[in-house]
Amino acid sequence: MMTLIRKVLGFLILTLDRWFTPAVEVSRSPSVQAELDRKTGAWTLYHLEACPFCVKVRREMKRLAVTIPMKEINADPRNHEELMTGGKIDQVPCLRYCDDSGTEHWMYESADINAFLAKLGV
Ligand SMILES: N[C@@H](CCC(=O)N[C@@H](CS)C(=O)NCC(=O)O)C(=O)O
Repeated sequence: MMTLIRKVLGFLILTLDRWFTPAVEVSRSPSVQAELDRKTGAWTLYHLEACPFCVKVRREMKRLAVTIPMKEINADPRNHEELMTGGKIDQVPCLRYCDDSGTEHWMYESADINAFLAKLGV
């Protein structure tokens, strides 16, 4: 029963997300955008397709024109293993990123991830 409810909710979330997909609200010069893409292209967002918190982060990425490679943790057990090995907590969304000194971080909590994304290359 719970599985059915989860599936219906997931379908609704994804449908609403598709219908009300956010517009890109940030415009950068091609060189600044390319530099940002280069940086975030080395990061990973661990997510679940129909998780509302993951949808929230993916929508913010779209709005801010931030592209981050994504790994769906249910799509491949290796993705889930990576999350558990690196982040240590079985929760999505989780952003793996490297700071300017090359140190790797595993950031949880959709609100924290969105606040972090909002500060990137404005
Ligand atoms: N407060 C967290 C909640 C995230 C959350 O509850 N994610 C769920 C998926 S929708 C999760 O990973 N639950 C743990 C699990 O399924 O093992 C956020 O805003 O990111």
